Amino acid sequence: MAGANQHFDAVVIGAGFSGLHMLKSLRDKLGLKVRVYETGDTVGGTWYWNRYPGARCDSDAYIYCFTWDKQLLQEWEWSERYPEQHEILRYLEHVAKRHDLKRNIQFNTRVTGAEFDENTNLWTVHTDKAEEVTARYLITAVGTLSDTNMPLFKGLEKFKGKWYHTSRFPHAGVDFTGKRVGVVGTGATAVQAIPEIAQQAKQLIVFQRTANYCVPARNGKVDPELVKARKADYEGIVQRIRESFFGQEHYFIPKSVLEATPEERESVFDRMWDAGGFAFWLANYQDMFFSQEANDVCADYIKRKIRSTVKEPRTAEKLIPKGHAYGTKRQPLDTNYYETFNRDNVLLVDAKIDGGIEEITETGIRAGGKEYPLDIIVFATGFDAMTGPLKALNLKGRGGRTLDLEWQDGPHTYLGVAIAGFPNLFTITGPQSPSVLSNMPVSIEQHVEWITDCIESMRKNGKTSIEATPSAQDQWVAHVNEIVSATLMTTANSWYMSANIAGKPRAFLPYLGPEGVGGYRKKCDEIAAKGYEGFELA
Ligand code: NA7
Repeated sequence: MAGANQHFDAVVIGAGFSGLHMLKSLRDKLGLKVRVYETGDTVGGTWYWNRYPGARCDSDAYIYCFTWDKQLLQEWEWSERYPEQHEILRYLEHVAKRHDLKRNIQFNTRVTGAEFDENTNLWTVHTDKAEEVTARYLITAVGTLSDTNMPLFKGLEKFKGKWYHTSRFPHAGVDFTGKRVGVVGTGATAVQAIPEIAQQAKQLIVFQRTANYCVPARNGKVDPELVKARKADYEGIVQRIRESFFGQEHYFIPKSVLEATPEERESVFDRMWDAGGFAFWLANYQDMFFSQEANDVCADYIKRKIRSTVKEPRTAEKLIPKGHAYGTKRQPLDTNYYETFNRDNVLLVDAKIDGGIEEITETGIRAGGKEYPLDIIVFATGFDAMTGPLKALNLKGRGGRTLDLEWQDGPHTYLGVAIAGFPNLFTITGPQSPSVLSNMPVSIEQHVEWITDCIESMRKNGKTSIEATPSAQDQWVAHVNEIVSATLMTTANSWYMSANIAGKPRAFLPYLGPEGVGGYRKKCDEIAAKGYEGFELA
């Protein structure tokens, strides 16, 4: 039994952006003995697993990276505005090598369970390699979108062709040349994959359950002068994104869209549309998220763009989002997505108009009573977001309590970083923290810094256990829900609302505001300054 009875100051689960930074911080800043467990055979997390065609980040790369390695910020050159998966993976490999991180990471190892011992204040961690180790601190760095959602489609086992989920794509890639391919799903992943697959496949059939509002990514090479200017201003950039709402250099227009004249708002919309990226979503008129009337004005602009891009009016109509407000589901960024539906080899099957998927047959998909023959099916059906990866760890807290039981009606956390009844457990970008509503590396760094400071303070003060109090947790949960209930976010059947998975209790998963990641950072720092208010230290 490798590593039996070993003891670590901290066990970190996951070696993506968060696990790598957490390891670096605890090991090199605090001098702790740390073990990282990672299921994959190398670092990368999200960027290790999501290898589907077209996979790339959709925050601008100059801020989709670590900011704690100042020299690397100057040295690293991204090839384009939103680099592809393999380039981000190469970046994370480079970070791991540069900081000699792999020596503390055990790859190809899944954590299968962990329980807290109330007598020793230690966690015992079990792995699928029959290992059992103890640690004072258990830190989850498992990502928010890492637990694959593969719906149980009737008949899938009968399918004679090949099928893949985008989040578990083969490392060797898939050759779609000359094949009849079906893509199920039209979320941010599918919106990246569809235009790429369409170029290779003989025929592509897209099975859509809900049409999304997509805005152009405008990917490409970044002007070298802009790259230079950004490198010269990194200190300012880092400060701005840390204090911003979304961890991005995007700011709402402090005005109602309804107060703007039609000419004024059209020119503002054009500017954001041309800029590409998240501007249209995150730098729009501020009432877009609060007022249906305001939202309709913004949504109407995108609907007009869809109708003017997609040539076949029936297909355009299927692609027009219905039944949810703009921005209440994750914004997909597109490169030739709508244009792809003008290709002769692409067909869109919409659940509401043509009929939903009834079953998978030996030779394809049956939807709306019609059989669509396929050689390959790509499921871009998303994730059991935020709570899924944590529940999968089989954690047992005080008195053997489990997250399955504690979270029956949705997540209950304190600040999204701690859970009452689970002492010495920290959840990086956990549910009810800004996480997925921000540029992830910014939120990851904030949590890593806060956790590091907390552990440092505990060690200085001779404390061996920290635990969120139930009342602080209840207040946080109420606060998270109160803030979001004033917005349109709760009206959509999004994965933010846990609504993408049948049977998942409806609850808003991240934390929205009121001042975004900047305000949340301030709040976390205040809590620390007050001696970790809302926590019990022993
Ligand atoms: P998403 O955004 O959850 O998209 C999943 C898509 O799959 C979406 O269109 C779903 O339709 C569809 N889906 C899910 N289950 C089914 C079933 N049972 N039948 C038919 N269609 C289904 O996941 P992505 O991977 O695209 O993106 C996840 C995040 O990764 C993204 O937001 C970025 O943050 C990165 P629905 O809309 O639920 O009706």
